[in-house]
Amino acid sequence: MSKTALITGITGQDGSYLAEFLLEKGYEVHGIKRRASSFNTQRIDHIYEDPHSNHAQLKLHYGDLSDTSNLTRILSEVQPDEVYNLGAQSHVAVSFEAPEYTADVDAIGALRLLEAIRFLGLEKKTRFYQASTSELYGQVREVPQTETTPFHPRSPYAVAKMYAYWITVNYREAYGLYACNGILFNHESPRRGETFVTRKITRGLANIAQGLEPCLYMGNIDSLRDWGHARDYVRMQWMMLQQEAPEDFVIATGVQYSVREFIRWSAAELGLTLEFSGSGTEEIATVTAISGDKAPALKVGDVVMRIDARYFRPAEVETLLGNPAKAKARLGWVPEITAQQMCAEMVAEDLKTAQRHALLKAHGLDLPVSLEG
Ligand code: NDP
Ligand code: GDR
Repeated sequence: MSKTALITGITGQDGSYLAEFLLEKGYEVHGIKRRASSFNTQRIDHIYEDPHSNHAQLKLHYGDLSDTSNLTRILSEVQPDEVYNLGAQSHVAVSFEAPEYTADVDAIGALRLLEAIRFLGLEKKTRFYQASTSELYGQVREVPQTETTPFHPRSPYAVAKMYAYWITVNYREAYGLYACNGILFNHESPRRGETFVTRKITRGLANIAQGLEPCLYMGNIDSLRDWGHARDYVRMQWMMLQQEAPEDFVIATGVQYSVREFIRWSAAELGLTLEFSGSGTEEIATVTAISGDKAPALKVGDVVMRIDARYFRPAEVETLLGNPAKAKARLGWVPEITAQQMCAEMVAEDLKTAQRHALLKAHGLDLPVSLEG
């Protein structure tokens, strides 16, 4: 008998990789997608079969983490062996603009799922994974951060995720649920949302190289992050639910880089050497050398990055560095893709798209390129 999994956030970056991974393992996969005014399934279209076929192993349900009755009904219908709660308003900066919504979805959403499992009497059957985050550490108290490092969240997003973290622990302790937290550090991929910093950089620089955008406008480029690849990280989400007893794990690479370094790497993938000059909000990045033919729209001396104070956050998490020793020792998990390899993959994908747009533009078929940051 194949296992059944339910994924919230299946249309997001992690949800799409996890769905692929579980389908390959022979799971029947159910996902919750939100109703939107336009299609929002681009990341999973390639694995979605015709729902009229009897063999479809991927099934989608309309729903929302803010809707208790909807979640309870879906859980009751699906009776999943595993629930992966990946759905969230996941943008830290946006959480300062929409704190109450973020709390409802990211904090109470997790509670709604846990309560539904209990209400339906699925405690013995259903295992629960909560997408916890390195943002819990916020103002870091220890370097590197481990499963025992104290939390100090620095945004409405992180505070909401802190509730979700503890309610997951609480349902495990109070009701014996198989429920665990993956404390995941930043992970990226070509499917990363366009407004997170890595994708903003790879997509922005590829567009600039092809003459589709004038300049990249950035916030705090001194920020340090421990970046891994989403494909490596979803494997670990599944591994966590296959253990005999539920436990919480830090998932990270153990190496950190600055946003400025990520800009340098991305530029280098396009054959561009950059020089950073000025400081604070006056800092800029100028092209000092060009090799190859990936950036036909640029010449030496062009400014490709400026700072825009609008992207600074009311409270910043300056530095994050995880210690994945427990995951390695207990589960044999190690990340296989380095941050540099991931950056190269992201730039290559974004360059392909930018080149297609540039070609259309050259033939008078201009497609609008969103400049939203
Ligand atoms: P994404 O932002 O790419 O995906 C979020 C998903 O949640 C999307 O499918 C989105 O739907 C869905 N969603 C948003 N609001 C709701 C709602 N109200 N009801 C139901 N679904 C909703 O995030 P990632 O894939 O990057 O991250 C997955 C999870 O892991 C998130 O919970 C995130 O907070 C957490 N996390 C991520 C890390 C990372 O570095 N990527 C690190 C640590 C934790 P739609 O497509 O319609 O917007
Ligand atoms: P983060 O990711 O906040 O760590 O949350 P993000 O990529 O948004 O920011 C990383 C760092 O880069 C700095 N930064 C900018 N960020 C954005 N988005 N845009 C900019 O222009 C910019 N300039 C500098 C930020 O200030 C920050 O320091 C991500 C999300 O996936 C969360 O859901 C997840 O929980 C954490 O990672 C771990």
